[in-house]
Amino acid sequence: MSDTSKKLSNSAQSVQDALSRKGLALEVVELSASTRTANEAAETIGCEVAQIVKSLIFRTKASQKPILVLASGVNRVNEKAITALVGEKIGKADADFTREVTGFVIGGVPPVGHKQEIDTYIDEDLLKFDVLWAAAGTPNAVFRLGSADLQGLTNGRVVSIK
Ligand code: 5CA
Repeated sequence: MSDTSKKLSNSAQSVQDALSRKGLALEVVELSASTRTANEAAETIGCEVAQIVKSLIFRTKASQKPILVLASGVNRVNEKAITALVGEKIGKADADFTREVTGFVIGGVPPVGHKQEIDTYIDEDLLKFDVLWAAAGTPNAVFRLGSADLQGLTNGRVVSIK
């Protein structure tokens, strides 16, 4: 990895600020290679795809509420499982809705620091790993975190998402 001494972009800095406000010593790094997808992030970082935290925004069909699912990079979200937890049908959010509720573009959506509070579900499979990596505001920015910190950081509910 490289470029860690460069000034962060505004989006990455806002995630860094959100992390710092949580009182954890977590450091956003902006890289020269892409971390836009879980596969690209794992390749760039040199970790397993399963250690990548995908931050996926869904939208409830009736009340149009955002839902954040933090999924392991190797897992596909079962929308029926999330619907059962939320109590309302959900669908995948489009790029505009994702941007509107999080303040970030797809490929850079972080697990914290959104424009509004979003009900959050955490894939239990992420807790199999000690170390995880998540997006930090841009398709080139990530941060490393302990899986033990994920729940406290996001106030999410640990569930099976498969
Ligand atoms: N930076 C990496 C993690 S370090 C990242 O953000 N991965 S991600 O999986 O959370 O974000 C990419 C996801 O965005 C894809 O898995 C896909 O679910 C979603 N996505 C991609 N394109 C679109 C689109 N046009 N509309 C809605 N969702 C999309």
